[in-house]
Amino acid sequence: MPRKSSPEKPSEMNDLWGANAGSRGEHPRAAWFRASKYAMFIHWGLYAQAANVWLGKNWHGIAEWLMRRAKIPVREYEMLAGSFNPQGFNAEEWALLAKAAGMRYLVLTAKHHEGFAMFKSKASAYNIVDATPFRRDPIAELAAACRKHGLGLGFYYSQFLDWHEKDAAGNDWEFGPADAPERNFDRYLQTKALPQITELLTNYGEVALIWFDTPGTISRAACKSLQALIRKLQPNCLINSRIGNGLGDYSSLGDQEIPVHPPEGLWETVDTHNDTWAYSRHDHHWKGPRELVSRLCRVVSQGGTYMLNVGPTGEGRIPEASAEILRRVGVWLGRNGDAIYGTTRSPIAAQAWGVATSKPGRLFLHLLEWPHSGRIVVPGVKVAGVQATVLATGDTLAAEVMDAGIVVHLPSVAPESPTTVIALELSGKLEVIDRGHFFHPGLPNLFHAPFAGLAGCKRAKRQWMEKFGDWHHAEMIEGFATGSSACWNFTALGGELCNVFLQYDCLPEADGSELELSLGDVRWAFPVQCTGNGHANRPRFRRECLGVVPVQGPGPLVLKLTGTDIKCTNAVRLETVWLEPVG
Ligand code: FHN
Repeated sequence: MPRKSSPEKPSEMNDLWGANAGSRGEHPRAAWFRASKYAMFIHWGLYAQAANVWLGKNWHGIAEWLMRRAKIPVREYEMLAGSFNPQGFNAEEWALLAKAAGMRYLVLTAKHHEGFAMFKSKASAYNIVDATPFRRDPIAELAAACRKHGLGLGFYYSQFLDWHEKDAAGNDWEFGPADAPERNFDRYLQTKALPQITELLTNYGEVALIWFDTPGTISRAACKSLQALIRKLQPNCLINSRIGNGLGDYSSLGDQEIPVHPPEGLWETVDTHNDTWAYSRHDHHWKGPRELVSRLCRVVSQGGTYMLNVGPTGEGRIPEASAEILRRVGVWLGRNGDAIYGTTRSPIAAQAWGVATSKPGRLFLHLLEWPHSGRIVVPGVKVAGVQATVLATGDTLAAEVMDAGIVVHLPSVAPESPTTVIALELSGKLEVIDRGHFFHPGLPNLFHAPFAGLAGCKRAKRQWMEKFGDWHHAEMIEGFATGSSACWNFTALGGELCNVFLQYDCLPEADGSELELSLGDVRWAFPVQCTGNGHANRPRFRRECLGVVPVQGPGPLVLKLTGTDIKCTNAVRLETVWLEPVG
């Protein structure tokens, strides 16, 4: 993420994140990972002490990048170690929090880009035992606590960026072009990275995984040497895709990325609880239990693992608001974990009511939205018979198999919070006979860009930062011109009077452009307005109600948007259309 390579194009993003693993993760060493589904990521280092403040100036965005953003010279930054004495650190408490949160393993930053080792290292004296008044080895303590409580433990290791070392990549504010002839990445690899990974894999018992990051331009040979070392020392240790060069066992998607389409193979989403990985004293923007449960369910329903980050303070404490929210999610998992752990991806696509997960003979419906219609439909499927219960309470619900699919009758108020899970026991094999899109009455129905049929325009995936390092992801329809169109074919499971909303981005040069909406027999034109001065990679979305339409169901329908007077090609971008009951 350094400025120089500040990613503008998706191909550069893939270089930044090395998102593709070489292996499909079918090796038995991956079985525990496939079943775990929910993990704790911990970003903790000297940066926690600074907490996004340097020389009285506040910084906003990801706090572990402070050294680079404030261009702090190595000798000055090192001084943080002199006062780093996290007496509040208690490995037992962290492990117990992860347990209470329902997380199955932990991944701690053993060394982040700042170059400081959070463990006793003979390879570099710049480590928490030798360079701080704390003198304890938190990784040894955490390894013991994880063993005691049956949690897996993995280590984040920044293999490419190390701002403390002239030989490594990333520190271009102190080691300039004049130093280039002396810089030797292989020397850094041989004297610091490989020896420290050896220490991590020999001194702390079984290591579940090594989590590499930002591979940048690291050579294949260097990645091969890292991979070979790990295979030799701990053959069962997993490696994430950010080792680079396609040498990982599983894919780590882009930061904070929840995919719209299920990726192939074994993969994870890594997410921040607020908008930073490391502790920042200014960031209190915690995702609440509802949002976290929704993000967890959406990832797991697509076959992924959700690793959620916490950023302990310079005193070694996980901020209480973050911990409390995690515990609430843990209470939900205590009642609904059967629908998360050990499940496989859903055989059906996301629906207006939510998402599904699967186990042999069972389908779990995660109702992220509670319908007003008193029932939900699992559309386009056939099965011999079905029984439905509320997973958390065991209460039976009436359910039947009809032409439209499986119909489950629901009480008017959701029995569980923040998300009710309905467990379906299936008799016989579930057959998916229609993989198309469905409109569900009584619920907000979203029509996303990736599922549109397009003429004269194209799909694009965009990733951008708002503050710094807080990644946002969107799939949009771009290249829209006069005559371009996007249409969604779907089957309405019933009729409903709906508000139509459009979420779009419009640059000043296309202000006042005109589009036409059509749905069934209804058709009208509407203008779009400038949504700000964002550039191509940083959309400024506006969600606008276009009016009220009758969705005439049941039956097949087409929702279509056509450009009738687009004042500048590629300056209007469409993200999502909603059909939402007028209420
Ligand atoms: O630069 C890092 C960042 O600080 C953080 O560690 C995240 C976690 O996925 N990884 C990198 C950016 O993608």
